[in-house]
Amino acid sequence: MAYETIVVEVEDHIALVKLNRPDAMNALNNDLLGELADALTAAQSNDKVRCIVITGTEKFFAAGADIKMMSDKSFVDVFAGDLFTRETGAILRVRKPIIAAVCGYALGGGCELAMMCDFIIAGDNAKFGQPEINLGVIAGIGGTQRLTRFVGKSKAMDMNLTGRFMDAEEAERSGLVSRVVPCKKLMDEAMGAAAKIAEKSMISVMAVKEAVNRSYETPLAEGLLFERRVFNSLFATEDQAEGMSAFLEKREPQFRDR
Ligand code: CO8
Repeated sequence: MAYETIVVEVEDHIALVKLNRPDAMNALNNDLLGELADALTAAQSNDKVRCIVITGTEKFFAAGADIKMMSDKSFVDVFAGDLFTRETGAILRVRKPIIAAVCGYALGGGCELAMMCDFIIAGDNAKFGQPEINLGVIAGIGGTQRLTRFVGKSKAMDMNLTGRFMDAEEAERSGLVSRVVPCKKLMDEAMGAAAKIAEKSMISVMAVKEAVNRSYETPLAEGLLFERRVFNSLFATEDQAEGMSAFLEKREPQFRDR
């Protein structure tokens, strides 16, 4: 399918989605988020795809929601129109893992989009921020909620109240990103991580995603019970038997997603 604001390539079981509005630093509008939601939904139902990587350019991942698009909207427009809710809902419903590969600016909705992914790998020039306060608004798709869970209240308050940017080193130290690599090596690192995931059983991969995400929604005891029950249930799969036999037979497992 041809998209105008993103570019999608599927190769070696990985769907690589490049945000592609360079004139606006990949600012998120209805078109871009709509195409992204469609592409991720298509990747979810494409049996060839086992992992998804979302990226931008070396200078920007996405500089936020499109300020030009939002500037003349009224309360009724954004409330009744439920700005971005359908699109972000579709992104969050994807069960296959999504890696955000971020170089340069990931600001406002761009930072929030990266946080909607399952983990973030950053180039050393990455800059994360929630500068919406400078526009007379606040974050609207996770910048006060997900960021607080990633980096804690103090840093989330600092970033949302002052609008300051966090560099890659601070982002890694604070738990916002899982790895930092030189920007030039970002795509090798992200595609390498995606390739590693693509080798695993999709059943276990989707179970990990569900279980880790569950930790955000439940008290510890409930989360631990959920994890234990998912662990138990994986003993009903052929891939469990294959994975354990392969280890004992000192060979690579041949997972069949069953
Ligand atoms: N929206 C629209 N256009 C943008 C955006 C944006 N967010 N960011 C950059 N651009 C455009 C600029 O207007 C400029 O276009 P032009 O050349 O036509 O003037 C071009 O990109 C390049 O930008 P700059 O000239 O400003 O480049 P600099 O290198 O000087 O600065 C920055 C780069 C620091 C990234 C700067 O552009 C900037 O501060 N951008 C805005 C960042 C921002 O405030 N982001 C938050 C936006 S609000 C938001 O994300 C809310 C999300 C929640 C939505 C909730 C819905 C329910």
